[in-house]
Amino acid sequence: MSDPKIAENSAPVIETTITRAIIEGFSEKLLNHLSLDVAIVGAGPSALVAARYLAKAGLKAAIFERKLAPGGGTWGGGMLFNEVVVQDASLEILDDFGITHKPIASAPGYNTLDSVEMASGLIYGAVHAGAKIFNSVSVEDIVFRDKQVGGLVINWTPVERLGMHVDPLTVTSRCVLDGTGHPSEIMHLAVEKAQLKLSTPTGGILGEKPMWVDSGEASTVENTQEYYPGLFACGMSANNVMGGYRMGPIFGGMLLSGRKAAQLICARLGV
Ligand code: 48F
Repeated sequence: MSDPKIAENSAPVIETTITRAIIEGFSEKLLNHLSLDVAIVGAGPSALVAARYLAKAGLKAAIFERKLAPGGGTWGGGMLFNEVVVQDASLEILDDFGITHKPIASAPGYNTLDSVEMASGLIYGAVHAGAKIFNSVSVEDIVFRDKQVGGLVINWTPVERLGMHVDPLTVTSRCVLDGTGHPSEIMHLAVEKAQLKLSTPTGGILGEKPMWVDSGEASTVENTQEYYPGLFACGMSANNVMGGYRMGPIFGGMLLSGRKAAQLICARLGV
């Protein structure tokens, strides 16, 4: 039985203080991001770069990432050897994030870096610039109104994974950026569920081709576009939509794609 004297005198105990602080802090964060300039799906390298530059441009941007750890395919380097390669053209982006790199002596124009430093540096750089990341949140649908894509339908990843019958919530946004990587999940929802015609030769998703590093690196940047009013794609998602080649653990194209996505969205929103 509880001691009535203790109960009468008690200031909030630390256990309650911690719990209250977490609930209030998270609620405030989510409430502040229910209406966004840019809702980004997936926290891979291209989306993290986009998020930093969007936030630096003064736009309210948030990333919704299915996994507990943001970073997408960055962490594992190539076949779990935790190093990646980037081209000189993307070094200014790494420098802006404060991520270190070193030239490959035998291959002028190419550099290596630690994939763990890259993942953690990209995450910190996006958040520190003012973008928010909501992790363990899966995007299961888009909001479509007034003939444009206008937000995301979200739910907790454990709800999705366990197949629980729990209705989702929504965030609205002026633009949506699909950074979901190889599966282009948001583009699939747009084509198959919303029956939208994308600005591709068929109106649909052309599908990723096999490995061809140079071509894939260039096309990842070229294919970073607005594919439907309010709906953009970056990184491997863009390449999959437009039928580009894959490129493996070289990441310059991803970084440049993220920066291009931010520039296109800024132009679209008149920033
Ligand atoms: O695939 P991913 O790292 O995106 P990216 O920026 O980079 C691709 C490279 O990592 C690599 C490559 C480079 O040569 O080929 O693959 O294109 O990250 C995509 C993120 O999106 C999340 C997923 O968990 C991953 O972290 N994601 C995918 N679908 C959803 C999602 C969804 N429906 N809701 C929330 N997050």
